[in-house]
Amino acid sequence: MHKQNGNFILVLLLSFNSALFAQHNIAPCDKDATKETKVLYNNLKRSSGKGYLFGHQDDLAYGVNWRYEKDRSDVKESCGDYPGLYGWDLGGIEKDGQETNLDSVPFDKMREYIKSAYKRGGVITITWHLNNPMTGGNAWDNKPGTVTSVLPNGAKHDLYKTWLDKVANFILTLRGDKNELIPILFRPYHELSGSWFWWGKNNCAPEEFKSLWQFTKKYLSDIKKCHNLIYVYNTGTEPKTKAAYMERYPGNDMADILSFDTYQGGEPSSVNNNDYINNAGVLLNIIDSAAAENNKLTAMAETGYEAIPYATWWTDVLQKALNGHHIAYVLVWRNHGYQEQTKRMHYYAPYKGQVSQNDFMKFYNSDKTYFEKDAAKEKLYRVH
Ligand code: BMA
Repeated sequence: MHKQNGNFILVLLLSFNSALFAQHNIAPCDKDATKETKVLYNNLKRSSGKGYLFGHQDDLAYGVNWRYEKDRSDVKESCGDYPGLYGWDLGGIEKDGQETNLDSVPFDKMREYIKSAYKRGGVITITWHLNNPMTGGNAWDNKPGTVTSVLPNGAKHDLYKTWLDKVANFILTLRGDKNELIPILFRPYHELSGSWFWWGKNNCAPEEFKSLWQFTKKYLSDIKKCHNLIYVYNTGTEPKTKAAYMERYPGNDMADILSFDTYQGGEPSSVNNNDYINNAGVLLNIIDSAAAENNKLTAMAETGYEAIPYATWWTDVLQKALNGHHIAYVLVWRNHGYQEQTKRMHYYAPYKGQVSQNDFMKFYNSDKTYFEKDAAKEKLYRVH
């Protein structure tokens, strides 16, 4: 009798558990993902049917005319709300004793920003512009052979593991009030179809790239127990077919979101906005189809038009490009302000008074965009 009761309870528990996740029938590739991570992934599947989170890189750290001022955000000052998604970069964390990332954001502050955004119901995504472990140069030091050197048996494999230890140490400090790990959309080895980073297309063979990814994912999940990561596979705009897009895909047990990065460039007087829309359209169609086949989600992981010189870029270009697709999120890059190195203004979200602010308000008010208040209403970390 006692045993039967136990069985009955077990069956009940099992059916409750499957009912929990059956609704949208999608599970992150990390089989041991935390409850919050599984729930977020399912909820992103649900929300992506209706609209997309709007994200901004380094949003809480600095803006065009300010640095490290509590609660400030150029996005908030432009539309009255924080972004629904926050992007951060761990580049530099691999170095011993390094306290700031490659764009001078202190890791201690980054952790606090991540915790505060999570508390308000926002979502977090992290990239890693890691240095070149073979040459000691930066991520753009694209010497072929670097990937080989970090794979098992490679000369830099042990060093690479110490770098992953540092990443894991940081990831494991990202916790909510109940000490639960904060789910992170983790996008390592991004823009893999270009060749400007050492892990890029011309610098390693497809199988080497896959091994790099597979080793990294397994080390972080199985050895370091970072069970709060949702893995984002990311190319540039180079692939023109699904086969080219998937050439370096590490497998369905290794990735959760299929994404690409695309930027608009050129002077506004000569630029044809349809080029951006058409090029993005090619990639959006590819990822829609690949995601449907592999039961994954999609995203436009980085985009923007530097210094947004076109006043209605948000609704005339970006929104038109995204129309009819079901991405989970779109993120625009960081608001650095004036960049000495390039002698240009370097920002991708408007700030108060910026020429595209009114149009950004329209974009904000659209049913399709989730900024933070909408993200909070969606209760992305709760079971529905
Ligand atoms: C680039 C620029 C650089 C920055 C890098 C990593 O696109 O914004 O200034 O260092 O991203 O964030």
